[in-house]
Amino acid sequence: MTLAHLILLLLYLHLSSSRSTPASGPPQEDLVEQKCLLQKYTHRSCNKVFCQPWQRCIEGTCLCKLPYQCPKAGTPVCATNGRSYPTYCHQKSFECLHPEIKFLNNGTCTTEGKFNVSLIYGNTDTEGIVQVKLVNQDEQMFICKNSWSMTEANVACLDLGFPQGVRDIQGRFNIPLNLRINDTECLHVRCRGVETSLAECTFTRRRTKTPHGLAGVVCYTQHEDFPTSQSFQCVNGKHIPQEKACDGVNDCGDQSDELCCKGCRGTAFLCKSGVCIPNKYKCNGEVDCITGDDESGCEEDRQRKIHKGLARSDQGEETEIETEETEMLTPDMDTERKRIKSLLPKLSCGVKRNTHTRRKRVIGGKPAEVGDYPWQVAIKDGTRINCGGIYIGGCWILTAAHCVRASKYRNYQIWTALLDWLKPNSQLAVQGVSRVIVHENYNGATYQNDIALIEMRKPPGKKECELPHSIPACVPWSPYLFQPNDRCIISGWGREKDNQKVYSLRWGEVNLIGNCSEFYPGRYYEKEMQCAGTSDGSIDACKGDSGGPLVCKDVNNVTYVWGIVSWGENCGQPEFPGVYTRVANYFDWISYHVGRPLVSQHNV
Ligand code: 4AZ
Repeated sequence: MTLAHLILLLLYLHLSSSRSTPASGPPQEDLVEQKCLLQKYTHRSCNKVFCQPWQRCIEGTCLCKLPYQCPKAGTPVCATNGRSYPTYCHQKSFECLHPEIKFLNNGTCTTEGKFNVSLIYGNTDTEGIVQVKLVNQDEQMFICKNSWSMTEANVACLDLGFPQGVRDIQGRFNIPLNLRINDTECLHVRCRGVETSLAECTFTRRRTKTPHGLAGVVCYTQHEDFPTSQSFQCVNGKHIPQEKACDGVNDCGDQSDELCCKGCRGTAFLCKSGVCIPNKYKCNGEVDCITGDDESGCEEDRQRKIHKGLARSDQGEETEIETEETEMLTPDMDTERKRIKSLLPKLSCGVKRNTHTRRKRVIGGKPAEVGDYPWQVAIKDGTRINCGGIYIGGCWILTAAHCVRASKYRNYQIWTALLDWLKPNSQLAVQGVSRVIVHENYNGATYQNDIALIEMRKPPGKKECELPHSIPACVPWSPYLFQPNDRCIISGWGREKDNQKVYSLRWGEVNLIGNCSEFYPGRYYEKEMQCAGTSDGSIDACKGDSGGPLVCKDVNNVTYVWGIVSWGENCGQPEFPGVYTRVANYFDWISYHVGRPLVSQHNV
């Protein structure tokens, strides 16, 4: 055998052995999006998750609301400082600012009654069998093993003062042999995973004949940590086995193992935003994915389950058959949290009124009809219409910076509900402009930050702008709401491919395009720009479309302004897709100028 043969053989052996290591499916680290991990997302990153109703999203992080910002309706709750708060939201908001003050129970405070969690029969004080004393009960009680998961264990460890949560829910504990715990007497507990104290979880007792075994926990401490090349590093510093990332279970305690996923293990559900959630959260009546996909198509889902005879319990998971009655021992704060969520102010945007009749079809963009694009506006500069704009609510129009100059605001007119500027339709309205705000870092040479806001003049004596035929498009608050290959719509009065003038509003469907640096090396800035087009280039924005909308619809048919027509090399050439300002990157800039309530649909 020659040396070359030997090298080939060794290479072959190496390849075949490394190929055979994973038991099945793709290599495990393939499920994790490495670039996303650099962002250090956690359960408080509002680009990836919804904030709690007592939090709001400021520059990508869920921060504490002030108690007065909570909805007023609700019943009082008592906290561990012995004080009553008007609602659960008020208490959680107060706790958010003073973490040592935790939830105790529902109702006003009385002097007696404390909630207590402790660990016993462990080898160290970081582990043991979980013992609880409920507020209205005198004796210490144990928790049944079959109701105990990483979710509940994380809450218990957090409650016990281990900020990184649980290490394991299996352990060797020294339950004395002479201690014969009647484990049919144990408690069942259910947490949502957002609680900071076990007192917020729901405790029930089910009188069954079967013994359950008792729940135990090993809480996580850094000094017992053994990171290996196989471990996943959580944002909170904890190390977990690689195969526990993207399985829908919050093993990290800060959820950082579930927020950067290309796929999910087992039965976990992958949100379009790249987040893995437990399968039981799909179609449970509460939106968990910021993209809403966990609660879409649920009717069919339910039908299918019924059809297959797999009807499950209300929680959407398989539970043991409850032969005996279930006794509620503590209030259901999870339902209360959902109720508070439903009371938060709601924004109305991105939903059209149903006014649909027929539709004409034309190649390479189609003519629009009245009411099709109620957020589309035209910007008239003196005598010409050179740019489009997008109505985002109040008196505000979003457009491209290269379309306007702040000093020239008197020259502009906003034409709303316009279809054809040769044959004005009856719905057309014309608004004056009171102010133009151009992004302070707009670069006319590179087209970076090609975004501007136009404030329309209010009618004399009015506090609001009145636009009866316009509907705002929603402003995307997260860069994860839409992804490459999603289908979106562009519209405008721009030129046709042969540079022919266009007088009527036209629209076309395009796909979002990833890796656009391939088309525009050195000129494309991923964070600030978004490419879109079709594989043959037949649909594209062109001269005159600038400042106008690239809109995308979410799973619930809510329309977002994902891009602003910005630039591109020529028009209609597949090797040079259209480039749009990535609006999600400017959410904070927009909300700073127009006011948070106008554009915050969630996480207010
Ligand atoms: C322009 O000149 C322009 N094909 C707008 C969009 C595109 C090209 C040029 C994209 O306003």
